[in-house]
Amino acid sequence: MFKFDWKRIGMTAGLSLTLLAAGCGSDGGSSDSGGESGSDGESSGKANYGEEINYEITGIEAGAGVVAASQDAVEKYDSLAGWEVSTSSSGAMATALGEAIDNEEPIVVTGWTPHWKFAEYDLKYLEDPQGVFGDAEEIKTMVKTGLKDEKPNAYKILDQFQWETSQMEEVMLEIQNGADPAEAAKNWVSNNEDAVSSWTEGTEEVDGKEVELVYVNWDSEIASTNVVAEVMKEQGFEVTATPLDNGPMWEAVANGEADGMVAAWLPATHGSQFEKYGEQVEDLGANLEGAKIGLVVPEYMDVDSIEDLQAAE
Ligand code: PBE
Repeated sequence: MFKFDWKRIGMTAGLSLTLLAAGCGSDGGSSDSGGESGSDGESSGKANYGEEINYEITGIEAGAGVVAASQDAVEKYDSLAGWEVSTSSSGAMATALGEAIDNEEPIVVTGWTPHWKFAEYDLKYLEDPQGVFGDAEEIKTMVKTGLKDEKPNAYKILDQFQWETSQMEEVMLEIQNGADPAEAAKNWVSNNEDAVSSWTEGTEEVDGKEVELVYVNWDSEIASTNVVAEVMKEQGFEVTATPLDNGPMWEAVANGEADGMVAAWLPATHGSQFEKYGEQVEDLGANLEGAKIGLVVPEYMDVDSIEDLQAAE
């Protein structure tokens, strides 16, 4: 019933890794060429990393809001003139980030919080003086219209689902360390009875009622969707969770093919999807507050702001 896009995702991931390998090959060690390339008059005393990384921002899935925002940043910042945002997958981005850090090489990735990468590596967001990446975001829950009458218990669990960044990160980290997502979700659910019982409060168990959730294979959404699915399973639901691209995920809820999703990043990240589908879904509010997107670099890079990067000549 849903359109799976594995082939395309796999192909773009492969392509981007090739580009990246080409981009990193030129110059080993850490770059601290600060100032010496300041012939363009923009001499801020900062290293020129652009050249080393082929003026490439390492992106994720093409449909992601953070990729669109990064493309927007390339348009708006003079310092990013001539840069490109590569698209691949969240997994390929994480691999590229890990490899760059192993070699202490520069890299600029499309990043977001919550994400396990901040626990794993020393990273920083580049300041965004033009506000292209928005402020604090919320992750919201969207369900199909009519769900309340059709599946009141499922609706109520989705409505009551709400947690903290640190909690989501616990699940993400366990998955990153090798646990199967469903297994990590199960562990978290059994260790967090208080949170879980506040989500199921006032609901009744059911006997095999089907629930269709949709999500995107972003690390944060793999964690949240698996946790919600596990909670629903324990209440007797038969849950299917289908990974889609971002646009199709919104569309599936809007046209009622799916019951809901817990992966709506607003107001900025998925602003264009909300504009398109917002009228056709029911917004159940935030399930997590204090999320964020932006350009992320390793702490050892000598740049603090997007404006410290240097345009391609
Ligand atoms: N993300 C994670 C998504 C939303 C969740 C930031 C990669 C996006 O950019 O659309």
